[in-house]
Amino acid sequence: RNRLEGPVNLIDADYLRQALENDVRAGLTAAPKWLPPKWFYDACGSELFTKITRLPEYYPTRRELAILKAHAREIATVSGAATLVELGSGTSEKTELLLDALASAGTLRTYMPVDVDSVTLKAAADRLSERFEVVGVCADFENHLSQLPQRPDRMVAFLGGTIGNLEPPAREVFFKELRSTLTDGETFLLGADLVKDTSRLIAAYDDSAGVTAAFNRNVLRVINRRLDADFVPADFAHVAIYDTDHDWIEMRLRATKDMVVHIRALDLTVMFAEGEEMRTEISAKFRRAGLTRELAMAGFEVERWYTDPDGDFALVLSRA
Ligand code: AVJ
Repeated sequence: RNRLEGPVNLIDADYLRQALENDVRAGLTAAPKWLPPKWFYDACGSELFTKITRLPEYYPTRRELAILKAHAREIATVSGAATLVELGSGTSEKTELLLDALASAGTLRTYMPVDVDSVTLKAAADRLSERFEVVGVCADFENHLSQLPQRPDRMVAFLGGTIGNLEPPAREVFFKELRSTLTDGETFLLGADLVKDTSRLIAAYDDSAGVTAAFNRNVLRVINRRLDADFVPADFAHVAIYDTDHDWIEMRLRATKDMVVHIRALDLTVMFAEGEEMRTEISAKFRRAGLTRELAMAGFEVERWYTDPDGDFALVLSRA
């Protein structure tokens, strides 16, 4: 058994509570209403997301895995990393391919998974510490980048297309902050979903088994439990649309009737009109030229651009 440090916790209960309260108050008092996707991921939400990754319609996970299978060795050699930092690591399933490749290349010393969900993080850290030195960090990748424990020769991996959850201005800030925490020569491995046929995109976010709908409604359960609210999740319909102007999927919850919701912990009462839609997630889809330009603007030079044979998904290896 290797050493398992931590998990290091950059998210104390107060921080989480404050962030949730701020987000919910800001989002539910805005017009139109919105909620950030971060709060999907309690233990139940993480489990639902894992189910999503196995749906026939949800191609990104399988495509990214295929790319990793084909190119993990080369990625390991090009990066030469001693430390693999993974942002939004979740179950760390796909990461094993990278860890094995880095271990075979002889450079790997430490795996540092970073996730907001401490339960999922701990399970992954425990499992992988059988084979690798693991330093788990419970943190919010948008706010704690500069506070991650220092380790030498890093590759930062941000897989799964989670970058698509950030709107362009937040994405720019994220890339720049990440660049400023890295030393020249360190690497960044980014998983990005690519623009494709709209019907396939919509199917991926509105599956026939209704798992994505349950995942979407789960954010209401999280708010009910954590903020003593009385949302009736079944009274909201799951909506997934593709916005061709922005190249992003939007998930929404549509009120199926007039409702009055109390968020007691915030002393907040919110009205929904029948048909009103509340945005719960964007999932941006990328094109090669645009993403390469965004990375360059932040100080990353793209060294490898890998896709699956169908061109559905990209893994982008760039250097600071
Ligand atoms: C975890 C953000 C990559 O945007 O595809 C899946 C989340 N939402 N189905 C995505 C998600 C609905 C997923 N990411």
